[in-house]
Amino acid sequence: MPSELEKAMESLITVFHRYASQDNKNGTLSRRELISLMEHELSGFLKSQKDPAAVDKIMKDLDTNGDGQVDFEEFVSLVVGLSIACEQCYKMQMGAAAHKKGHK
Ligand SMILES: [Ca+2]
Ligand SMILES: [Ca+2]
Repeated sequence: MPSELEKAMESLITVFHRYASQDNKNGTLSRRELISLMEHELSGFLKSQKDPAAVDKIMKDLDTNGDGQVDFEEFVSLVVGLSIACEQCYKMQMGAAAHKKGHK
């Protein structure tokens, strides 16, 4: 049985390839594929990313080698960045909850 973390890593790979194989370049995400992935898989985290300028910025930030495509390594940096942001929210929520409890 794979562990929770192993399953998460497997999902990351599966999701990346599901979207990356929508055009003839199977190993990388084009801008369109990235948008599709964000719309379907990150809609909870990236609510405000309907704005094309924001998408361009994300794409540019991710595409560190400048080939106009997002490869797996570049995609992982998006996931890591979001996870860090998310963990900070999580800590704040936990902190707020603890705070509330303490004052009851
Ligand atoms: Ca592709
Ligand atoms: Ca690239």
